[in-house]
Amino acid sequence: MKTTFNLPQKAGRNGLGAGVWNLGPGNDPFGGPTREAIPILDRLPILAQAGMTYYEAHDVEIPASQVGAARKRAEEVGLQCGMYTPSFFADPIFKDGAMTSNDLAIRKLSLKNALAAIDSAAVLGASTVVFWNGREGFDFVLTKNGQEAFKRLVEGFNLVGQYARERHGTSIRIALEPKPNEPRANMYLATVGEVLYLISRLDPSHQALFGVNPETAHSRIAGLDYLWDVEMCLEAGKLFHIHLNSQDGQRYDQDLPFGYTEPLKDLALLVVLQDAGYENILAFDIKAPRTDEPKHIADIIEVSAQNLVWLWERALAVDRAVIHQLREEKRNTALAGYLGKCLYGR
Ligand code: 3MF
Ligand code: MG
Repeated sequence: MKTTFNLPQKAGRNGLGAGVWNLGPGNDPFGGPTREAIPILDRLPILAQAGMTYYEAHDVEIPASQVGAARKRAEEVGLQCGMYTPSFFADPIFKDGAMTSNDLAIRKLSLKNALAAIDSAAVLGASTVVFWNGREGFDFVLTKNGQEAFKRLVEGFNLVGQYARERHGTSIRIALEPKPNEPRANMYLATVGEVLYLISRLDPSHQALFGVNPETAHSRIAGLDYLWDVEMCLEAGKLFHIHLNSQDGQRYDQDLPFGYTEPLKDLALLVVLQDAGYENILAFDIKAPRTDEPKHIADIIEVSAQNLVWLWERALAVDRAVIHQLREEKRNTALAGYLGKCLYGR
């Protein structure tokens, strides 16, 4: 029997989400698939069975022509679309970027795809459209003019914002997802700070529609602290969505189960989200490992969700007065120790 994971006492939406791409066939840059690819719509019941409330998808996974069928299938299995996103990275046409491509025709195509994704999101009932920086960036210096590229991002997102507002009011919000590298050697919008700066440069009448989707692994790949990235978004009122996972050190993107590598920091993250009254969706961006058998493909979803719920409960039990007191007493190490005590349930 299916149990849906929920976060007790969470403000706003308290179910969890995951991407349909999380249940891939197990390919990596050095080897092909180890499992047969599951048709995208057949991944919806698997996500539901694994206890998810929301699913997320790219336009290449659920194209406009499939949106009606996806909506129906999701309803049948009790899932809602939490987030929809245009892929500016899978199609070879975007090999040197989309909005920042030097080729005007490709920039126009990316805008067209972006607007179509906004409309598809509305039909699917998703309130958030994410733009991951994907292939926006460069492998070789001087192949793009950085200042021009930044202006193209400003212009592109201004047009996306204008369209979203005219067509859908404030029902669709846009969250930009930073990543410092991979697939490009250097990516524009590498960090949360860069995304917030970009938003500050948008037409003021569109700015309210734009926020951030920080991802745990992306901050860690950049060598940055994820919690501070999230706190910066909260301070700016721009924490629109969250991608949770784990990352084993500062290297290639691993999309490991949430709660696996740095549970103490994850606990601290949840304390901050609880205290901020974060209302939006917590979603996983994880990758079923190529070593997992087809019948266990959803293990990574369930392990992440279980870790999250356990850590969330531990975070609820953290005595904020103790944190406050240890801060007052300037006992930073003791504060770390107190978090350990809470984590280990002692
Ligand atoms: C890559 C990512 C992406 C984005 C996705 C949503 C494929 O590191 O994190 O996942 O999350 O494209 O926009
Ligand atoms: Mg992500």
